[in-house]
Amino acid sequence: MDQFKNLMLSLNQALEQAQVDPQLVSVVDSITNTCKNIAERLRGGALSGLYGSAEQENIQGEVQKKLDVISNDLLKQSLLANRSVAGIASEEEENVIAGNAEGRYLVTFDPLDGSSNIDVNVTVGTIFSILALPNSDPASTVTNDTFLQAGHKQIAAGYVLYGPSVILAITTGQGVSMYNLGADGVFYQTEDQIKVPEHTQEFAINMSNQRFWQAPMQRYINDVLLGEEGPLGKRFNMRWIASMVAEVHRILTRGGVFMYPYDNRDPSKAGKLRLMYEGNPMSFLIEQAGGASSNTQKPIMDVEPHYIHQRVPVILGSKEEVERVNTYHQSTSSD
Ligand code: AHM
Ligand code: MG
Repeated sequence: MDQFKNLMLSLNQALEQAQVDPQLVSVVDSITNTCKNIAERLRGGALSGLYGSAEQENIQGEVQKKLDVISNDLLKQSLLANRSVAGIASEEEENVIAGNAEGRYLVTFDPLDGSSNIDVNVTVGTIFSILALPNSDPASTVTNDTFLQAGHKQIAAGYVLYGPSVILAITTGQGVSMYNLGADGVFYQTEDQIKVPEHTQEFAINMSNQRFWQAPMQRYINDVLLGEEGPLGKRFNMRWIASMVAEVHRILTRGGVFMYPYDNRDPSKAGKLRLMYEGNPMSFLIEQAGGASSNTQKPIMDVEPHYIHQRVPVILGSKEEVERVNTYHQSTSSD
């Protein structure tokens, strides 16, 4: 095993080989080191006394779990202490926080996504997206607007999945690689240049929301459920973990299509998931792995953000299926 490990690249070695800017490497390092700490606390479970609600609501009116609060504080602390970080934005913070004057990078993150799964010991994850500080903005004037850049401007993105093993998936725009956290606390590369299969027979959607979807989505899922007897001519399997990191990880591993579409439960919200720290980083990973992502009208990374906590309908995964969902929406644009 030790011999095997010696053949594997550590995260830092791989980023160095790819000639990633050392300042960016240091930002990734701050994130992944903090994620090791989060993984440690999750492993302790109830023994760490961390289950249950922190009895605080975040700015979106959701009750925060204790570990959401702790993970947010840990990431905030380590990123703001990093001289390369010009500012941060978190799912758990109403406003962005300015970082260091000499910093050149902005980081958005969801500290613990899928947190409804913590108490039932199911996979959760940390999602991050790294943007460059626009030249015109000295770090001292970092505001919410500084962050409002479309997803195609991301410099790097990834997630750390806390499951049976701790896995990092990351892209710096040169494909997607995966790393496993070793017992020695080092992330070792296990996969490089990951490819999402173009075709799939597996979909992921929360079916309990079916009656709230728009007509094109209703029609698409009805056709999927008709299997080999319907217009799609193939039988589909379904998965729903309610943890986007686990869902995207499965799609990067074996393909599939993930959907959290617009629904009319709250017409003021464009969907459940957030563009800047869920939709964009996951779309960057999926597209870098040859898959596709869409809000049903255009690629998610082309959506212009107007608000740091903006929501977006998310369809992502195997190209053929994402394009099919788009087609259902285009051919019925009057719906
Ligand atoms: P969160 O950021 O509050 O954890 O919400 C995001 C999560 C995603 O991980 C997951 O895809 C989705 O919410 C599940 O939602 P639902 O419980 O409606 O199925
Ligand atoms: Mg989330």
